Amino acid sequence: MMGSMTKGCRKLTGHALPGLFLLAALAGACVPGPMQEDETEGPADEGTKPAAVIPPIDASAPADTETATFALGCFWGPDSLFGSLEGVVRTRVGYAGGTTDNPTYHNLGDHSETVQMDYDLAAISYEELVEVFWDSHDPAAPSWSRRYMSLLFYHNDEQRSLAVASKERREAEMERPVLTQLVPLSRFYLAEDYHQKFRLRQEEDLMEEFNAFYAEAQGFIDSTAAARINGYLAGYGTFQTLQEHLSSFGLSPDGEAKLLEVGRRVLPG
Ligand code: MHO
Repeated sequence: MMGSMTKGCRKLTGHALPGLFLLAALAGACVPGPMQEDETEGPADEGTKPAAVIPPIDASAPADTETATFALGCFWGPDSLFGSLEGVVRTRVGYAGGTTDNPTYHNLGDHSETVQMDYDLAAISYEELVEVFWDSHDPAAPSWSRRYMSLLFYHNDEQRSLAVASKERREAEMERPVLTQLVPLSRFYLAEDYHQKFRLRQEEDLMEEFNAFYAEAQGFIDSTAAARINGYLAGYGTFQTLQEHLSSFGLSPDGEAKLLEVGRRVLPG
């Protein structure tokens, strides 16, 4: 699934003036244009950058979200999988479940690779997320290692009881015991930037566009558009939903074409 990490073919057009292309992509939604404002407000301040344009889906992210946290092996794939789900607003990968301080990728201590997400309860339930968690690995198989353990970290009593009930249903269905440990989340350590939205990071052209949206790493990590694109590139979702949601990602025409080109190859209809 994450097998082909090839770099996207380089496109040389458009990148000299990414801001203009972003404005062009959003032209339908942005009337009147900036020229008119400049005329009425006197001379432009030469040193001031235009207000940052961010993807429409990020600009309309819901204010109220809940958080869910799971460990199920190498966190790159789950970052893509959960990020592709409607109702998941933000994803981040990190380390949790252990006792050692300040784990890093190369000094993980007794922690496990973990994905965390903020989700909109109006659009997706905790139970649905837990179903996706069970479905996307084998919770009845012994974990490979502490790094790649299967862990469900609940954030509160409600999540705990939903998770326990879901685990019991799953065991009855599978007729095998679930070996996943259900534990309270004590601390989640954010992983290094280069692990966040790992699949999307392989696409230089798309990353240039995100670097223009977000000057700070945290803005990229928290971007719903980045989470969705990171999912589509890894083969999650369908080509039809990609087409439906494409304009909400705020990409340039070149960026949209790139995403459609990969989507056509890796996504089911
Ligand atoms: N086999 C993968 C695992 C990465 S995952 C973030 C690699 O080392 O390339 O653990």
